[in-house]
Amino acid sequence: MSKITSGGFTKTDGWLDWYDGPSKPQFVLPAGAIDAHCHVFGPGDQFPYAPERKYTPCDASKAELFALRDHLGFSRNIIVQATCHGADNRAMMDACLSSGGKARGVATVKRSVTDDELQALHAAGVRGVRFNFVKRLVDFTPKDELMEIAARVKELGWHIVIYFEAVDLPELWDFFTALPTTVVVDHMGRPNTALPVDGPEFKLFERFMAEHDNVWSKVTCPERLSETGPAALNGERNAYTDVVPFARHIVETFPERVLWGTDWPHPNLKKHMPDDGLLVDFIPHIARTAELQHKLLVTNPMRLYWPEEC
Ligand code: 0GY
Repeated sequence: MSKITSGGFTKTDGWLDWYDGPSKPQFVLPAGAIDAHCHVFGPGDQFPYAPERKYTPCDASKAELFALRDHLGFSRNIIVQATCHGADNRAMMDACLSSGGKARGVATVKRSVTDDELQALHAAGVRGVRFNFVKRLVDFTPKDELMEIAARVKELGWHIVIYFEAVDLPELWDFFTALPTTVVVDHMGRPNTALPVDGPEFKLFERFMAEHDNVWSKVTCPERLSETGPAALNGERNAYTDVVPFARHIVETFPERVLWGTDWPHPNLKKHMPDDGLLVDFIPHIARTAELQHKLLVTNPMRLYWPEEC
């Protein structure tokens, strides 16, 4: 069922609204924990969605994001530019600027971005750009354009976030390994979790991280990667159990180079919308010690996004 969202935009058919009654997690986040992957959408009447977008979301405002942050027990957010806003970063920048220093951002820019615009993004709190290779989300951007952007953002001390599907890693390997900055992979490179964790597909991702110490990974989005879904076992809050071995392996192998985030408001989900409280309770299953949890949620994102405080 389509629904009109603000600004007169019609939400994409079948798109689920984010869940506005999240439970309180049982896992108590460490002080200073950072939700390192989340988005804001519009509101469309204030920040219109991009003409080139592949989906139209329901609005998800900065006020709602900050309320979720406080409810779950996070201290700060990293707001990642979503494809429905294209390279118009105003909604993300506005959220960062309104956060009282509690949010920083990752932008999307085109080759035409000026130095002044990059400086304005930096002043708003942006510390990275996102290169998206997921074909259902974006049109193709030539690699030479991305490499030119990479060289410019390196000068600002920013990193590059890459989003791709696991099957595309072999083809993208040479480009990714030539990037001159820290490189952060979204959602562990979207492995097929029906395949074995020690099978060739995920081994290639592990090798990508092992051979390149500038590569980090977000161990995020079990709700996107799971085949078994949110079903809790024996009434316990251990959902998405099939994703645990993948995320745990990356956390334990590369503890200094992992990040975690909710992915609120969970774009493009059509079957199941997660309870963000349950997502937080996924964390102790993948980071099993207080030390690993502190690195994942505090030390690592602080090093990347607030290095001046480290
Ligand atoms: C995510 C995942 C998705 C979408 C986007 O920017 C976006 O539109 O990131 C997706 O559809 O898999 O990380 O939010």
